[in-house]
Amino acid sequence: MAGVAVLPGCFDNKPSFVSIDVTGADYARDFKLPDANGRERSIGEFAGKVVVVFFGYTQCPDVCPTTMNELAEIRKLLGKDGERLQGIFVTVDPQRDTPEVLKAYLGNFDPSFIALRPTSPEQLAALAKDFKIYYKRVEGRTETSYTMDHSAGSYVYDTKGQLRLFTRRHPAVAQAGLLTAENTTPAAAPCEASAGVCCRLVATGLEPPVALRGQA
Ligand SMILES: [Cu+2]
Repeated sequence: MAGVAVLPGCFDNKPSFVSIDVTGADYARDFKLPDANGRERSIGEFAGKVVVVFFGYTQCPDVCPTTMNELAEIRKLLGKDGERLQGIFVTVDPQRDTPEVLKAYLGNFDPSFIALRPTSPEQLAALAKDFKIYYKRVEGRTETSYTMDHSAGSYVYDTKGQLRLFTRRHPAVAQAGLLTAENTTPAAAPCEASAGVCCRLVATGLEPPVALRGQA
């Protein structure tokens, strides 16, 4: 199944993903979860968009804010194409991450991002199993100061709602940019803005991303 692509140099003509190609995997295919407004969402409704699904919690000190920040950044860098990028944050800490908390949190990064919140420990457990996501509560000094260990990866779905990539931490998001830029000419990619991101965005103008060609 999966092959791990290598990061190309900035002037390398061959774009590739710094991700695991999970096309055709029999897990993480879909979800049915309420958003912060209580509306049930699933992958099918995002047709035409590249969807990045990240699992985390709002009190996370590092990985979560870094990832959300970068995803927001990518969306900006993509300009008009950014509208085709949908960020989704699934909380693994529904106890503290109430709908209000989630709304405020994502609003800080990009108001277009959607938060999903499992409504019971059972729903969270089932979801984690289906998405092969790890999470574990680590007790703190007080009842509410616990932290959550969790997988730091994102699933990326193509514009037809098919699962395509699993990416870890920061490259995660750049990959989404690459998918979104499919069939566009990012000639004016804002290279000066962010080195790593820029490489991949620029690369997409040269030929279709590797993982989008389909593998026999
Ligand atoms: Cu986190």
